[in-house]
Amino acid sequence: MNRDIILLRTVEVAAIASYKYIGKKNKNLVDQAAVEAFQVMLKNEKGFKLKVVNGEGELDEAPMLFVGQILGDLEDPSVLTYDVSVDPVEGTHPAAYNYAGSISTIAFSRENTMLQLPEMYMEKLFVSTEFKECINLSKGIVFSIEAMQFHAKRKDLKCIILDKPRHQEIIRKMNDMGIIVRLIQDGDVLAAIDVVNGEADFVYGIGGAPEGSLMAALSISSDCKMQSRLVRYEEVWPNELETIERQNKERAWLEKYNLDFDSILHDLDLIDDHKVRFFAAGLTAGGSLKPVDYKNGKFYVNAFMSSHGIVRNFNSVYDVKKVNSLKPEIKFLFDKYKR
Ligand code: VTB
Repeated sequence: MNRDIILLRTVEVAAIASYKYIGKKNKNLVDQAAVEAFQVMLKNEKGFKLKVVNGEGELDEAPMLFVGQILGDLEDPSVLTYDVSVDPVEGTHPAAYNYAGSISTIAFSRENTMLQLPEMYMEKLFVSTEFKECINLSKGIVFSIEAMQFHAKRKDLKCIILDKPRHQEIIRKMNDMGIIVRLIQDGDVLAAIDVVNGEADFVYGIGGAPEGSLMAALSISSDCKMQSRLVRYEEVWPNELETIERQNKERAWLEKYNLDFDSILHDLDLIDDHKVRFFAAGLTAGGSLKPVDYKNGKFYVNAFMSSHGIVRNFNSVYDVKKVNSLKPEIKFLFDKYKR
């Protein structure tokens, strides 16, 4: 079967499995359901292998979807292996408390093209196709916004940003600059999907680095642009007890991954493949994706895919009875994660 359909179905079924735990106030259960769905849906697929580059953590932290794990056709040595960045639930908190912001997502590219990113913070600027040539994060966010405004010949561009204490100053500044700011609690990958779907002009802010790989995949495959930079933990949490400990860890990580805090990382630095493919399905979703829903024996899932500058939004309906008789993997998951 076609790889794209397999991965699309995987994110959809992961969203359906996690649906059991939406609003149940337990982030781990939400995550475990989606992780198991990925594992089950991908383990027996033939014709390709997937190597996790950015996943649930190192082997000692994660039993499934750990960095280095290979999924798919393990028996046939002749099949191609692809690099994968995966986040079974991006936004476990909004999913556990049932507010907007969570999706299930994966991206794959040619083998050895994805950069492995540590569990650090990252400053990210993701802009729509129109502003591809305008931004330059090395000159700062204000410079980049002014360049976009100059290019568009108007000030009222739309930005999506996480409503976190670390962003309050830039939010004030953007308001002063005439930017229309949409605040979100969580989920900057979903916010980037909203940019691709035309709901905003750019996403800016400090979020997770591994999720930056997924945003880079989205950017390259939908002909947008993303620039990023790793950020010190102390810049986000200057007064935490954990900060000193984190400084040491970060130093070790940067050495191990051969990264630094100064370099501007472009989307193609994170994934060196123009043919990377990106997939997502809405969990609690929000913005341009609808949340997963169940009514009268059917699951309704809103999914998204981008590759080669082609952007697709899907309304998928799973008739539980029929699908159950089609694929044993899906039946297993639907039975186990029945709400
Ligand atoms: C969250 C989350 C984002 O980064 O903000 C997280 O909503 C890191 O920020 O979608 P906090 O440590 O302040 O929660 C993301 O997961 C991904 O970039």
